[in-house]
Amino acid sequence: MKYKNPVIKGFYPDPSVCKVGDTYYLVCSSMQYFPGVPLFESKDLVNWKQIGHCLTRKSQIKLDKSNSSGGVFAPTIRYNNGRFYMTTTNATTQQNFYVWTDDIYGEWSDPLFVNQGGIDPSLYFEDNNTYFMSNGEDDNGISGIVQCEIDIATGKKLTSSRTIWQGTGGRFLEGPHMYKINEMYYLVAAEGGTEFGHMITYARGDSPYGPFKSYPYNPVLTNRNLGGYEIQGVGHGDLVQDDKGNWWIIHLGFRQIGQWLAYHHLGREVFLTPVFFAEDGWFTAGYKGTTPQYFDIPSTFDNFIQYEKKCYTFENTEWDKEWCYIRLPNDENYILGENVLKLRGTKITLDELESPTFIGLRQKDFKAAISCNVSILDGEAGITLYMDENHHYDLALRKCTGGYEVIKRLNIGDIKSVEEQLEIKNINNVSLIIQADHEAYSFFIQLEKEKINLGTAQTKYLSSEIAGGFTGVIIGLYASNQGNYTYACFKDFKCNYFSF
Ligand code: 6LW
Repeated sequence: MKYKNPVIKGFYPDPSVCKVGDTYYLVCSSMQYFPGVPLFESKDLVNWKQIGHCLTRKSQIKLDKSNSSGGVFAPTIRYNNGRFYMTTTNATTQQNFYVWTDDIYGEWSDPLFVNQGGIDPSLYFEDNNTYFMSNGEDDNGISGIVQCEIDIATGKKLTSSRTIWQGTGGRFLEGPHMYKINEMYYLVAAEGGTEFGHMITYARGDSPYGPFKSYPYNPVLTNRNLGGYEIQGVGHGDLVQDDKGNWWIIHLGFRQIGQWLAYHHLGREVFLTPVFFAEDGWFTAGYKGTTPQYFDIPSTFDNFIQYEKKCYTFENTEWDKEWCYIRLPNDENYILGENVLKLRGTKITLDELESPTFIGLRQKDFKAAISCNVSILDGEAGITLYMDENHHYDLALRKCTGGYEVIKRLNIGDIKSVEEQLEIKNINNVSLIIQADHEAYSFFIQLEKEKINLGTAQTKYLSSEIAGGFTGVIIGLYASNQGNYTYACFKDFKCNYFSF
């Protein structure tokens, strides 16, 4: 089969995958955004459809005090005895927990907490035992991949936490997953940090407790030596086997812009790379240990078409699937209609570590045309390209003394400015338009008779390299209001991507 990476575009980091029957299920991190832990399904590992989230109730996840890039870190999804489990860390409260469901399309349980520290928890089931792995420090203060056994019904630890592998010496050993393949136990992890030095390493042993022997040619997968290549940062992955017995690794990576002083602003995305087992039981991955954009290999999934949704509107998306809020929203401020969105702004602006009135979609590709018709009575409402509270570009309508104005605001760290301020007379039919390209966003307003150009802003200031953090740009519709709490009205939202 021939397919193109990434297989899920936009900020969907730290993927984990499991297979039940003929269907693959995938989860990823969501940090400060709510609902938490996006959940996807696929029949071919390439075409993924979001079917919901694991953390949909505010009682399941405390995010109100979460810093940006805090909150929900790398999850793991597993299936055992008819039940799905998803385990993750709330990095802000520093708690590891899991939730479960017997219906993948339904609600998940309340959290069960596990008293083992570190991040990136994972589960491995065998017979009646449940092994719980994370990366951190064990009960003796030794750091590495830490393991204990738990009672899966309660989350209670049944053994002490013990370090079972310390990796190959790369910094930030993380994202451990255990598998039993041909009577051997494999421990796959990430090292190098989730930036340009990222990599996947592994070890194997005769028992789930170790000792584990490192693969002699680690890292088994990394793009760290492909200077200037668009796909970078590959790491943090989870193995899965298809029906023909082929192995794959679903992992994260990002697409960089620029060759020398490269950066990325779309966040970490989901990649698929084939894995090949040799007779001695060690495996290799990808093309000479790297992940290129295309793979063309014989597999279970020949004769399929890689489908990509190119246009996102209110009508063809579901509010509770692709859309997300910043932290825990006050539902009263949102009226989610079929083809109209109403947002009631509050005093909380996008610059704060709280929950501004905001609902957004991940930016999935470099080139896009985003537009929306917006009307207000007072306050401010518009579109934001949001990386975090200190890095966002806003195009909005605002009430001012004597009338209304359109503003383009660029927030870059300590520099916060309204670059353009244009008074308008008739606010009955105003569309805000943003054209996204690799290196710049261009801003326009469409009034009844004219389209006005409000200039550009560089994508790089919203990148992880400038803004920091583990997220990517989200295209948000937002409102804020210092006085009367009226609703702003959004219609005809469109985000069209130009790729392939
Ligand atoms: C996550 C860690 C990582 O917990 O990034 O790429 C962290 N790897 O495993 C945050 O997403």
